[in-house]
Amino acid sequence: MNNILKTGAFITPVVLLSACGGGQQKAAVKPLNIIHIMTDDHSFQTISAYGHPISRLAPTPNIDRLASEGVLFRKAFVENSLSTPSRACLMTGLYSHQNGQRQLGKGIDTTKVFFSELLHDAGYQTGVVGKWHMQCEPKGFDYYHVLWDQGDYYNPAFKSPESNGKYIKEEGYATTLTTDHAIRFLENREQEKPFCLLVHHKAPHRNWMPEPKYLDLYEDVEFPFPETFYDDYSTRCEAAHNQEMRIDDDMTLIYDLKVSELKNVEAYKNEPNSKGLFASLDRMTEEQRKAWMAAYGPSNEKFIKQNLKGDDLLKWKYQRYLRDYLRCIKSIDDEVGRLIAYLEKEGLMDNTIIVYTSDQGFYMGEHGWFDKRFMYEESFRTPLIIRHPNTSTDMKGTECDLLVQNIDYAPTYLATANIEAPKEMSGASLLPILNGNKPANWRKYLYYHYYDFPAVHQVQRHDGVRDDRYKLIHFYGEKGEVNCNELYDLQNDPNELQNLYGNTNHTETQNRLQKQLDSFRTTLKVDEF
Ligand code: SGN
Ligand code: CA
Repeated sequence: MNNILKTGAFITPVVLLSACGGGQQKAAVKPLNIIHIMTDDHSFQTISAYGHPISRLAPTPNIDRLASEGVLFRKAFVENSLSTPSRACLMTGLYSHQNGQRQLGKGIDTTKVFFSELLHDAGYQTGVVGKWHMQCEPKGFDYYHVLWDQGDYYNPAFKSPESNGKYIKEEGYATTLTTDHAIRFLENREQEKPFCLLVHHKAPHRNWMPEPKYLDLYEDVEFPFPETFYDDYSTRCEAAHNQEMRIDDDMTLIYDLKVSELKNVEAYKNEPNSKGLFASLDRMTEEQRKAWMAAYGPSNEKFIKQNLKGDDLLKWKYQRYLRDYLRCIKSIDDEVGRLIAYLEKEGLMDNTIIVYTSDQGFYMGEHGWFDKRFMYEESFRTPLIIRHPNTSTDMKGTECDLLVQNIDYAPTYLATANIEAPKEMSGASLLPILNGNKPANWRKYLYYHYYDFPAVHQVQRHDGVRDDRYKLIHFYGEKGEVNCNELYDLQNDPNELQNLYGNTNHTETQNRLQKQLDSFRTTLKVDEF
């Protein structure tokens, strides 16, 4: 930050002292650069800065470094726990029903303003690399180098302005290639302009395929089982009983857990998605495939011989799931480190905001699940760490407990560029919080709404509100046929096992949250619930 005077305030455009002429003179100073790193399905449970027991066995030193030099948000949430809705929310600062992207496969309203367009118009150089995923072209970007749809882990195909709309296969691993393209954007940028770069990784999305160098990592580590691993959903609505995201019933041995040797075994011939694994293996180079088979072959053979059943099989599935997922995280953490090293080498750490987040949280076996979608904490919450160069020394390495949500990114980035956020944006800038100032009227409630039903994993539609302590969830069906509510006291029941809805000891809380939910529905003009 050589030529920028710290003003004390958290606004970037500042006054420069003129070197000659003796007086003070206003000069345009470059606003801060922005790097938004967003992984896909990264649980806060697997970032060691969050302190969860799983992450202690598989630390993430580079992501942790961002936390130790910045602010870690303990109560960061999404508004619809699914990829494309979350991405649409990032770009527009709007809830799903406002930006149109309610479901995974359709909806984005391209007439809505993306924050990238406003930054671009204000002179920022804008780029997005990695997963884009929405059913529209990247809007407001000088440069994009984006994966096809969900993207592949091995030798994925990317599209860029130079490829004339075609996806072109590149040799390598998705996480590394995405970082390569991020660094390429930075190398080729116009130095005099500020930049905003979105680095959107495919990992650790299903089916958790590790990088060749980490295929053996954690093989001897036994990960702890979550307290709710055997949740029987006894106090919950039908939705929790009817989902299809259980490790025991829905996680498959071939596609998810890579036991490719079962291909010709009668019982597994029709496993859903098994073709997906073989298509991924077919994409590999000979060398990649050799490394893959050398790592999985012997342990698969041992597993098949053991002929595990019931709880032993379930436990084996969980361990393989966690090992593969955490191997993918290891590559992410390395690549975050590589990007930071580049920024350091280029002297960019002092004028760049670095944000690390995920498109939503993920179940690491809690309630017996993988995947996301529900308004329960593991998938409603998302990791969020912000390293802002102007964060004061006493704020570095601190945690923030305010309720923040992914509708806040767009206003934060616009505020960074000193651009007024469009009135229709629902979120608020997080910049004041990064210097320890709690804005006077900070939100006390969050609104959540999940729409994608019927769909893979069969999670019922629901909306709800959460305050600092309580959560009210309303599940509904297409024609209102499912109408069931849940109320949780997160302070006394952090695992959300005791549904208190209808419990007369909690009538006041229930009514207060219901009133707030009604108010969100009215003011935000929600059209189904
Ligand atoms: C795919 C996955 C699902 C996952 C969705 C949404 N199945 O359909 O398990 O829930 O993506 O994920 S797979 O067989 O293709 O792996 S999201 O992160 O994009 O929202
Ligand atoms: Ca996701």
